[in-house]
Amino acid sequence: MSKFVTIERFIFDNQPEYAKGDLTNLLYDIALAAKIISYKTNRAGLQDILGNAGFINVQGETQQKLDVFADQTIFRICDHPGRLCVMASEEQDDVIHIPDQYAKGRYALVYDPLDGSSNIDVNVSTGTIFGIYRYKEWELRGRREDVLQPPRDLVAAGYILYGSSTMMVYSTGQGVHGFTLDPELGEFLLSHESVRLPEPPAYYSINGGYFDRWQPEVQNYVRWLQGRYNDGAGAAPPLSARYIGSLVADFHRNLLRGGIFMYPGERDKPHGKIRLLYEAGPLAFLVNQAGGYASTGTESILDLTPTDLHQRTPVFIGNRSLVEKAESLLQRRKIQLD
Ligand code: AHM
Ligand code: MG
Repeated sequence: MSKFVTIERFIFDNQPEYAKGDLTNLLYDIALAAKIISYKTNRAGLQDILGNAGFINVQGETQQKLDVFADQTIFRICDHPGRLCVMASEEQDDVIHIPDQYAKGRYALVYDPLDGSSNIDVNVSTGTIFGIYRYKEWELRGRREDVLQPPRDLVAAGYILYGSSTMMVYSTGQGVHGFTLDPELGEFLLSHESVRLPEPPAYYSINGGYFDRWQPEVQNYVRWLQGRYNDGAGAAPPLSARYIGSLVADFHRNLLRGGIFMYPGERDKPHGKIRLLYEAGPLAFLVNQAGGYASTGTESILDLTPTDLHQRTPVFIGNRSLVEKAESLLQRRKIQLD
């Protein structure tokens, strides 16, 4: 009989002794929230829950009902056990404080409750992204400063993919591990231990519809990925294009098959679309743990210190060789501008 390893057992067995308390339990809390969100998203078409909730979020976007549900589910599961001192969500303007009646803990949670939610109405995969930081100053814990930390200082990060099956993939700095939800058992079971980005990479992912908005260096880099541009250092073997438009799903596929996901700056949108704190940052931590690299095109995302909860950053993330090639082409522009 094959060995069943539940996420609870794996997290507990693989955490260092000092982390076998609040951090372990916080990851269980997130796994529980993921099961509830998964249950709801799987029934989205059945429960009259599709469509707009009628609210505009801080990004100026119309919230979907499931965005609101996912946001509230994570908050309500995490607000009272005394493990967190503050939270920040894509769906909330400012940091979310722990209600006065509950104890404040040592960790700070950042999350995108339901990324790619514009895909819900057409039954395309969505995801939840999360990152966990340690408090900055014990006496003052619970402030924005606790979440405005560089992704390199994350103690854990991960995502849940609501796809053809639901998966939770996380790292606490000791590799990347993936678990698949068995809907009958209601348990996440270990399915992908110690994930590493394979070589050679298979895919590149970018919204090619925006080609004319990119800097010439980004256009050349994409041509290079397609095998149509040789900068003198050699052409790339052409990669296949894959773009779902759902960050977690695009990232997950490239993690398992090898590749690069890009959302570069554009002429009128120099920082692109992806948010640093709860999208690019946690994924940069994960990709680094899987042997890959994440860059803005000119510097490592792991070393960016966010100054705003909802700031955006250009993203080039995936196999290190591909991201470094992007940097070498984009760096030339930076040097010219300097
Ligand atoms: P969201 O956080 O509002 O859902 O937007 C983020 C999503 C990502 O999942 C995806 O990578 C990107 O937007 C797609 O954007 P575009 O449609 O411009 O290619
Ligand atoms: Mg998002």
